[in-house]
Amino acid sequence: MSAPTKNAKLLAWVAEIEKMCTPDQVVWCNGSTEEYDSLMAEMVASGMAIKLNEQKRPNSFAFNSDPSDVARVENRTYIASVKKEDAGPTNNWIDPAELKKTMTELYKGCMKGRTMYVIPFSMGPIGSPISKNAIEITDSPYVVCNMHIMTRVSTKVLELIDATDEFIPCLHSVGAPLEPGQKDARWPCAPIEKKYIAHFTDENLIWSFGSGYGGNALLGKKCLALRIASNMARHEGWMAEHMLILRFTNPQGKKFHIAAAFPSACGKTNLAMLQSTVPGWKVETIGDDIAWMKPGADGRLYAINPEAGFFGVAPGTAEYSNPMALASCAKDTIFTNVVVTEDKDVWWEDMGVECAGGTDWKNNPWTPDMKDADGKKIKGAHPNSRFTARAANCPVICEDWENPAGVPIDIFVFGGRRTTTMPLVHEAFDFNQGVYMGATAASEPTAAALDVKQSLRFDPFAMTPFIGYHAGDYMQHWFDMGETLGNKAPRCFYVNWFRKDENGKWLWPGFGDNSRVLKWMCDRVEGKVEARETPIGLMPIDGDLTLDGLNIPAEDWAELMKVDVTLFKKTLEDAKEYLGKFGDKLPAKMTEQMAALEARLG
Ligand code: GTP
Ligand code: SPV
Ligand code: MN
Repeated sequence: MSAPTKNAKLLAWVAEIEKMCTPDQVVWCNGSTEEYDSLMAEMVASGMAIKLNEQKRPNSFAFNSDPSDVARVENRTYIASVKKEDAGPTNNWIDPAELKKTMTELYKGCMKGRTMYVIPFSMGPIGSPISKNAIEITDSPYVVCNMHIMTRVSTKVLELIDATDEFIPCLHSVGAPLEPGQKDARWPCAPIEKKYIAHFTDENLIWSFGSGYGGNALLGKKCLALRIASNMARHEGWMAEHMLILRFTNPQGKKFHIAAAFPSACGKTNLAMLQSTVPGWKVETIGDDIAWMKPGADGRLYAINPEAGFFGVAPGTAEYSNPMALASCAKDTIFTNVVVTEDKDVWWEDMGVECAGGTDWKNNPWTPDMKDADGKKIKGAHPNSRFTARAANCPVICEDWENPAGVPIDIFVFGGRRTTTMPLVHEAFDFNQGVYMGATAASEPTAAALDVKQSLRFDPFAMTPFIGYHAGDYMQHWFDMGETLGNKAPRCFYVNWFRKDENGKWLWPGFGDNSRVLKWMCDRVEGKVEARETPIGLMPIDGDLTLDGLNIPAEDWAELMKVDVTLFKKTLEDAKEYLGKFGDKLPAKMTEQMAALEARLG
């Protein structure tokens, strides 16, 4: 196949990779429907993909991964900056020259027996000044199809690359060469000790080897749009954040734009598509995972969603919890590691419907009553099973979701999964305290990363696994952005939907009812309600956060609103210890915030 570009830099890079990886053939992708359909047809024929019931789930497919390859692997993810101090204490660092040597050995001949696909894609609307043009080279047709949904794949990107002579190179291989006649695995990948997700941050280069799953393999997402982009953003004066973006419109038609950072599997997709239970208020989705934000000509902060689809957590997605996510994956969707039912539809735990049985994520026959040797229910879907759905198929997608100018952000929300300590909502006294709140956000682990097992981890701005440089410099960048934005900076809030009582019952209904909390935030921004001062920040005066129609016992509400000074003192001590690792890169403003909090806690 002749290359659809004459750009010398791009051709040289592709030739170099071809020489190293020795695929059987090279295919340049164009993002067309025909390309998607023919790759899917090939994967169905080879047994890698299952075509779902066309009546129930049109144009949709299911995949099962290898049981070892089900999520991001943070201890195989590297920031290979030239200077070690640029990676900082939250990243794994390897010397770039050494890592290139190791990985080159692995890449040598790794695409034997396979096709090498060259995918031109844009993060952000094609041609927008905030967008980035990139090329992913991969030997996985599954990755190509997912990239079709998650990014803008188009030959127009090649024209832009030719015009600017600039692109971000992303190399991916599943790391499983095929000998002549060797039968391929259903889900080829390499063993854990050969997996590398590498970022050469001084040259904006991504090399990924050995995994075919999610953020390890769809390199536009966490690798480019967060780790590489956060680095670029720092130098260029903008922000790349692990945030959903939504528009919340009040009954008078006034629009508020909210960007919220929660760690993986802590509720971004759910909040982004929330069905408001506050009469007259409505949510529209702009993005569900990543926000790129730049100050605009009017001095406000404008956000775009660089992605084109949702790579959403399947379990828990139900009509009662997230009907708009369910509707988004009614058609044109790729499902990974869910149950395929007997009538070739999909199912997962907490989908809100019964399932008679089918094939589980490990590709074994499965019924919902199956138990393991310890008598525990065998899950049909993996806890980190995902749907890849087009944003355009979301019924509440905002008309401005592809507006290259972005939307002006009024409110930042930080949070995490905390069964104790953190109240439902509190507001920062000012932007700098907001930065402190975001920087000391903590969460209990989820299934979105394979190897994160400690009971509580600090996860600044939900970015711990995604900051492409020193986390202390990253916190300073937040303070600097606050200074640039001045009184136009978004107002900052902290939420926790995940409080439980001593019997393990949720104290807050969550999901659609989170709109009640968002409305209180908007009322605060508009100056419609006062707030009461507590040592940790500003909190709702009883009655201002509407609980109409909810049956929350008074003692549960008191618990949700409680500021336990003893617990917060403990959290502050933990934060001090955590931030101690940042050494002299810890911004002075963080130290000031800690001292001020300590004084307020008494
Ligand atoms: P990533 O895609 O990994 O970045 O995750 P995410 O932040 O988009 O999380 P998502 O919205 O997919 O939610 C993850 C899990 O949290 C699902 O099982 C949800 O059902 C659950 N969840 C989301 N919002 C709420 C809530 O308000 N209350 C409760 N109890 N659970 C929630
Ligand atoms: C996350 O883990 O935050 C995700 C899924 O959004 S992945 O694309 O695998 O990073
Ligand atoms: Mn995410």
